[in-house]
Amino acid sequence: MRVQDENPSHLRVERLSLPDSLALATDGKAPFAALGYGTPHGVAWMPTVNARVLSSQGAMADVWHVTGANIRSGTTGIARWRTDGHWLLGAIDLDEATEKQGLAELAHRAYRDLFKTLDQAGTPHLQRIWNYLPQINGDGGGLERYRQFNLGRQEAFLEAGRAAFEGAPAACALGIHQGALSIRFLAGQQAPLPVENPRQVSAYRYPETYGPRSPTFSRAALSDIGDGNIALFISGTASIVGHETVHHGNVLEQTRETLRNLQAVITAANERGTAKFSLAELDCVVYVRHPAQTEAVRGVIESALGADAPMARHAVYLEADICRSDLLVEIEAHTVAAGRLQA
Ligand code: 3EB
Repeated sequence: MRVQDENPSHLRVERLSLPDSLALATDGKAPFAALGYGTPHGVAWMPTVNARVLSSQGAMADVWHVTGANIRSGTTGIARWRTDGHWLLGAIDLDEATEKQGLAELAHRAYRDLFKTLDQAGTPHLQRIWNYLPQINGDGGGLERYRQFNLGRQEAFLEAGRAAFEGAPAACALGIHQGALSIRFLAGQQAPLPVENPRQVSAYRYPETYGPRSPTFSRAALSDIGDGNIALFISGTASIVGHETVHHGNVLEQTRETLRNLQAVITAANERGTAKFSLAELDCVVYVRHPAQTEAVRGVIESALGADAPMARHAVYLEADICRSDLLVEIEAHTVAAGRLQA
C-alpha cells in the first residue's frame, strides 16, 4: 500500500519568467534545478530547450524545488545531473557534428548513460523525459531520423531491463532547428503510475508502418511527489486518434483534437486515485510547427478554456517540428493536485 507521505523529500514545481527564475539564485544558492525554454544561457542548474519562443511573455522556465537538504551535482558519461538523493534532474546534450555515429547509436548511447546515472544516484525511476532532436523529420540514411531515434532508444531500454512497453515513462520528442540532441529527465525513488489514453493506441503498440521500433513512452504518468501531492506528467499529445493522424493540414482542428486527447488522458488519470486534475489548470508547452499559425493555435486554446484560465495564461509556445511530418501542433504538460494514488 502507498503511504500518503512516504517521500522524505517533497518535490514542487513553479513556472516563472526567465528573469524571475534566475533571480531565485541568491547568495550563491541556486534552486534544485530548472528547465528553461528559449536560448540557452549557460546556467548549470537550468538546462534549456533550445527553441524559438513564440509566446509574447518571452522566455520562461519551470523551476523544480526539493526539500532534501543535500544537493549534489555531477556527470556520468555524457549525462549531467543534480540530485538530493531522492529526486534527480538530468540533461544530455550531444553535438552530432562532432560525433561519428548515426542517430540510432547516439540515442542508444545517451540512454545508456541516462540509466547509468539513475542507477548510481539511487533514483532508479524515471518520472518524465523530454527529447529534442535536430532535424527530427529529416532523412537519416533511408530511415527518418525520428525512427532512427526510436531504434536506439528502445534498444537501450531493453538492454537496461527497463519497461519499454507497459510502464514506459511519460515523454515528448520534438524537433528543434539548432543545437544538439538534447534529453532532459526527471527521476525519483518510486515508480510512477502510467496512464494511457483510451482514444489512442498506446504508442509502444503503434504498427510498424510508423517505424521498425515503436516509440517508448506512456501517455502520462502519475507521481507521488510528497506533502500529499500528486503530479500528473502528460506526454506530448497531438491530433492522433487510434494510431492515425487526423485533420491533415488543418491546424485549428488539430488543436481541438489535441485538447480532446488531453482531456481524455486527464479523465483516465482522475480514475487512478483521489487527486483530481483539470485541463484548465495545466502548465503546458505548445509546440507549433509553423510560427505563423501560433495565433490560430492560441485562439483555439483560449476559446476552449477562456483566456483567463491558468492553462491559457501560463502556456509557453515554442517553434518546433513534430515527430510526424503531418502534425502541426503538439502539447505537453504537467500539473499538481492534492490527493493519493490508488493502492
Ligand atoms: C504521438 O502521439 C506524438 O517519441 O517520445 C508524443 C510523445 C510523440 C512522445 C516520443 C512522441 C513521443 O505519437 C508523438
